[in-house]
Amino acid sequence: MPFLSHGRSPDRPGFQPRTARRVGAALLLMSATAIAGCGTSKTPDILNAKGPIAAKEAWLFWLILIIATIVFVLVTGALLYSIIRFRARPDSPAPRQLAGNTKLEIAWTIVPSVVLFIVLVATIATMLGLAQPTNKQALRVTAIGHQWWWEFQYPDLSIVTADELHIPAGQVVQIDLRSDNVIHSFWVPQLGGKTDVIPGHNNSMWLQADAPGGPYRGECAEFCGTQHANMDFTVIVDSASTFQTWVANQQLPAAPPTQQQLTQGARLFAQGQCVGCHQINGVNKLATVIGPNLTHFGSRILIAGGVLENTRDNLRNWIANAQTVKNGSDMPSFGSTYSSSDLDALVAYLESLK
Ligand code: HEC
Ligand SMILES: [Cu+2]
Repeated sequence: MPFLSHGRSPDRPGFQPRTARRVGAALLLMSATAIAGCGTSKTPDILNAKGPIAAKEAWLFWLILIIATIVFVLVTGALLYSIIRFRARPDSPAPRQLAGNTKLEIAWTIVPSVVLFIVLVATIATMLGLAQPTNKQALRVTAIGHQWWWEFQYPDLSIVTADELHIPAGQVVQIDLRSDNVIHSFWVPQLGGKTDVIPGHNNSMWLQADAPGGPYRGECAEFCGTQHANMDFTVIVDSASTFQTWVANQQLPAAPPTQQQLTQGARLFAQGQCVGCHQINGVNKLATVIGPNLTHFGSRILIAGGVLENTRDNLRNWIANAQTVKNGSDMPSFGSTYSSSDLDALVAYLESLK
């Protein structure tokens, strides 16, 4: 039934209560869906800022949202008022003809200019506030976007890790962004805005977290291939002393195997293809990075670009079926290479690397 032509009453042309009710119901449903989408725990919330950069950005968002809401209410209100108040009625005379109104025209030129100028000033002030601080105390991290996982190097601390970025609370962290493949984008919504990671172009950005906390989700925010959506990472904000403990542990070479199954796993790792792509400090050394450094693999929460929780079952599934879990990844599936007990040994060994 074409409801636009339905139920038009002769003395109220253009007014269809049923249409209005349907539009109202649709709007309610849409806003309810939009609100229900917020606040799920895995979703990083840019408005739930955990550091000064994200807080400034959230402030700008609210300011512009409030200005835009006021403009929307005023303009839509005037529009609706005019539509209803001055609608055509039967026998209504022809409206008064106007050929312009100088005062009105000046007003609706100046008012939007002033509003946009306020937005411009607030935006520029925020951008200047986000400029990288020259801070000699900054912790330096190099984040390298691979397809499809993140490598984190701490050049001053001789640490190389993957998937999980540890930073100390309250300290400026300067992040140098590198890629040797395609363009990625580095984004930790609760700590700061996104910055592109471009091959051959050395971008950098900075982060700072107010207090120990996390894990905060980070993600690649630029389409970079089939598994782009599975290129997440985790940021953990430590207290100064916890961070020192983490650093000291990460600087150690891998823990040597202490019992038979672990020895078996270490042997399989060293004799198989794994050493061709993965480095374990104290076991092998690679000239070019292909896969994540696994020296302290057991200490990570999430693995394989944040796709899986680091549990024994997930790790076993990953080694056996990497191509099913993350199709197109550089890591082959080893399900038919190893026996079940060999897989168990590899898993036990990697999980022992705390
Ligand atoms: C041809 C290169 C290659 C080989 C061989 C290889 N891997 Fe991988 N591996 C990768 C890549 C690349 C990744 C990252 C995949 C991703 O997250 O997109 C990875 C990820 C992993 C991870 C997850 C690491 C993390 O922190 O997220 C583990 C564990 C792992 N591989 C174990 C192994 C084991 C055990 C072997 C040997 C049986 C092996 N790999 C052989 C390339 C390889
Ligand atoms: Cu990416």
